[in-house]
Amino acid sequence: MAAKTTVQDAYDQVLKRNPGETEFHQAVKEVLDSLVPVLDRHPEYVRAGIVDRLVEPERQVIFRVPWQDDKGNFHVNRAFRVEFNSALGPYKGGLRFHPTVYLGIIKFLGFEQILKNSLTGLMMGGGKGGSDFDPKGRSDDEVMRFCQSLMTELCRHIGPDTDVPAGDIGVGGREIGFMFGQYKRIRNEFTGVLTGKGLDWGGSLVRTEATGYGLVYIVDEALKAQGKSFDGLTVSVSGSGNVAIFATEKVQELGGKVVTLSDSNGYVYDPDGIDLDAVKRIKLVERGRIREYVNAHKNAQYTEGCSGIWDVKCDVALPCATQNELDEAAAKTLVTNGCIAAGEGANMPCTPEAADVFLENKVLFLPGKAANAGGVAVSGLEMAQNSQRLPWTFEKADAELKKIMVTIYKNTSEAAREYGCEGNFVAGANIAGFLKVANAMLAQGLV
Ligand code: NDP
Ligand code: 2IT
Repeated sequence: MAAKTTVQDAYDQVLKRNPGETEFHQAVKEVLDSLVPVLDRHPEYVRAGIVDRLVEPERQVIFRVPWQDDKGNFHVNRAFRVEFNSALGPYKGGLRFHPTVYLGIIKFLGFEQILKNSLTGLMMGGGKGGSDFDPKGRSDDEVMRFCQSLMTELCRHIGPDTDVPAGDIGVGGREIGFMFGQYKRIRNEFTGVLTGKGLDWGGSLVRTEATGYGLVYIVDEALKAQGKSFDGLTVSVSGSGNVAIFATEKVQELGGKVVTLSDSNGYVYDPDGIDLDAVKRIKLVERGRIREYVNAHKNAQYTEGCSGIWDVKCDVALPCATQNELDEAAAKTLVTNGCIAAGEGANMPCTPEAADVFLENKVLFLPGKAANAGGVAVSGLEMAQNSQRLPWTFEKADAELKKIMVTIYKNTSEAAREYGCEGNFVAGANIAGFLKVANAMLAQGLV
């Protein structure tokens, strides 16, 4: 069968089987479009139904999470774990707590995770989970009760050699701690069943920083290939969570000036460069809102609403908040303002139209699968340390992270060149990630 037909049939089937799951459709379409030349060259993948199997999760679990708030009121949330593909190792991927979470979001993230994890070169399959629980405004005790209730069910489905969740939006060190404690209590096992653990009880140094640092390492590598560097560049970052904060930290270390950060209410612009200590205090210690930043920074401005953030003139754009936050109009504005590079710290933050604008205008565009793989890569290193029962130093974990990001850049560029689309890192990442998974699936037979 011609590759184009295979891809079209697989996509039609995805639409039919997963109605209304628009983010999942979007993620699948982008990957399948990239795979046409690969399937042309590898009819054995077509014969073995690799693509049809890749787009259908191996297992999906949906469950009820009942919990009680501080006033004694009952609540019921819905939680998910989609175990997408285990060809390369135990399912691996984060848990997201956000009111917008539904099956289509978890599937898009789980699908992306298969290829992202493959790109890291570590032995990890792809999965994702989460809940429509909103941690905002909840006390620590309420978050603990929710996490314990969620883990009471989730613990049946995960394990250090089966499925290893971690954090994502709304899930950080606090939530991982509560979930780990409950898993340990029910299973009577102290194992590396979750990553992103506290440093005193099995966590890896650099995991907190890894996604943001990794993003900047790979963009830096791409800039270097063009004889450029972050030094002296103006950078717009969106979001003000884990990824945004540590991307900002690394850009500043490399001599760049970050002038924006945001949250779901609005964004700040500081022409003097973001004062990261103040942001860490507001966001990580006080769990406050980004608008509070302007109280103590007289030249900074706060704008309600997020979309205007990409109107700010910058050399490099690093969207680090959420999916589809940077659209075609924003990409055009960035291009007009002279932006030379965009790196996706978040998962799928650029719409397909925005990505096309970057590609057409020769803006260096590094897609999330490659650019934010540093987080899960250090999760993989955390699993290795847990198995060894030996913690690594910061320097060792950071050096490994950097090496992995440089290798992802190299493999992604080479795959793009090899398949006739040099400079297209979207296609390169999809192809390089896919080849390893496809070969493993082929070798493991029809499962
Ligand atoms: P956090 O919860 O730490 O921070 C998320 C940030 O994004 C917050 O500033 C939040 O604002 C903002 N945000 C979330 N949802 C929306 C929305 N619908 N509209 C506008 N802003 C929003 O999450 P992370 O920093 O961990 O994750 C950010 C992105 O990076 C996500 O796409 C995630 O999937 C991706 N990622 C994370 C990795 C990790 O290791 N943590 C690894 C790889 C990718 P507010 O406080 O108002 O909600
Ligand atoms: O999207 C992602 O790669 C993550 N949220 C991190 C997953 C992980 O297992 O560390």
